[in-house]
Amino acid sequence: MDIYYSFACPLRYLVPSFPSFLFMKKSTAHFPLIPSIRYEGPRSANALAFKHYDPAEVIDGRTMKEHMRFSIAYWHAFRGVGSDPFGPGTINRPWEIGKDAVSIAKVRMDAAFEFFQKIEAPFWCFHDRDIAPEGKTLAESNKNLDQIVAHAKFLQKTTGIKLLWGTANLFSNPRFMCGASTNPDAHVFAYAAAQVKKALEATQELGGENYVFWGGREGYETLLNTNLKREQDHLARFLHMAVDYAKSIGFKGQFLIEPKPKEPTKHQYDFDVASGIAFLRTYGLDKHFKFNIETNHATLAGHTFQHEIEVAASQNMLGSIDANAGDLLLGWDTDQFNTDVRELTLAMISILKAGGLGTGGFNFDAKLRRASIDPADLFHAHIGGMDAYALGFKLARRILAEGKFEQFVSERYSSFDSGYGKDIESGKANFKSLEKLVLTKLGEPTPKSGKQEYLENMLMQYLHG
Ligand code: XUL
Ligand code: CO
Repeated sequence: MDIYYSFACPLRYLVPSFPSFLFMKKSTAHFPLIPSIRYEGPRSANALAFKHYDPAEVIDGRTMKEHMRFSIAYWHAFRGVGSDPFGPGTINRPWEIGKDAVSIAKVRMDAAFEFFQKIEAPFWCFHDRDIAPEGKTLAESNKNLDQIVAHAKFLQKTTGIKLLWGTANLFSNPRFMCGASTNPDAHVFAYAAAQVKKALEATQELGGENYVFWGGREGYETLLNTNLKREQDHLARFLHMAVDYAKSIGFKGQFLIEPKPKEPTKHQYDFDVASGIAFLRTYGLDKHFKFNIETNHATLAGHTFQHEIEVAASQNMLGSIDANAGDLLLGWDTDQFNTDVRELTLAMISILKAGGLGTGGFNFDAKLRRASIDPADLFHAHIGGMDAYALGFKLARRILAEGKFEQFVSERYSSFDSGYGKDIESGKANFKSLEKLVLTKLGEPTPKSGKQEYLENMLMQYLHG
């Protein structure tokens, strides 16, 4: 049965900007039992409604949809099947049928855009191999990608949904088992370069606002077989080539590095934001990159989500967020949806203080649990994630507007605002002048409380009234 029917109505060619789902017969919709998700407020008993994310709510002259810039991760939402190292997939979707891999990919994409619309997400993200099947040769893979990118372009145009970022999958295929740009074999480096060239072109064709590099298998398992310095040099060379190629084709999107300390390799070169900054500066790449910070990667690196945001923001390198959560008891990259409002409020405080994400957004790099097999679960998962972020955003705005924490912090550092403290910051003071000061005037410092419990109670009041 040829199920590629969703956009069969010829009228769509006459009115290309008209939402194409209006042309779909009801029976052809991929989520026929699920309506568009609407905001019904915190007291709603409807599980398929937003409680805190009202896409149309205007705050500071912008809608919540514009503020949050939510994005759906194609690989989890539409390629995730629930498999784990102990068993195969559990999730079967009705749209996964068709006469060949490319036609299946197109119908899958129709289902995805129906979902993006119904969940009120203005953006999506992809890896090249999520959206189009890999062929027997690179030329065949490129041809498949071209067909799917054309389809995605049409769907973007008809729905108004935009591409937050694109990336290349340089980690699944066995050719990348020892890395892509850090592979000891120059042949693999060359292949990866060709693949990223094409992924950049696809991202540009779809108007992607950013392009992401996650380290994939760029790291090592054992130093017995690894030249660490050479591999890092190669990674930097690769990123320079990407920057140069983007410039040559006029790609204006922001490049983002997504740090992760481990998984799949034991040690990954983009360990965390701080090591990422050091790497980018060492190789003269810092002007071209910002960071895509993923919650679960932060916790794997032994940091809080907020810490990673603050470190990036402190260097004006906060780019985008991969919104998810790990399970601290499991301790691996579980990529769960995050409903921890406390964690997200703290993250939002740091994001808002940094002036927001610019061209970035909140991309749900999160997957359903293996037993969550119903199409409705995909909606519940994203509704929860969006509500939690929206609530965190609103709480953070209130906290910042009242300014109590900021006032506390600025008072805590106020001894650096004038006198010898100011001289220390401005570079006027030195060891000799400070020694003289302590010996002749200051004497012993008086300890002052950090008041952590007082502040935590204040935060609790904002969160729980
Ligand atoms: C892997 C991960 C990736 C990147 C994109 O942990 O987060 O999905 O976001 O390659
Ligand atoms: Co990610």
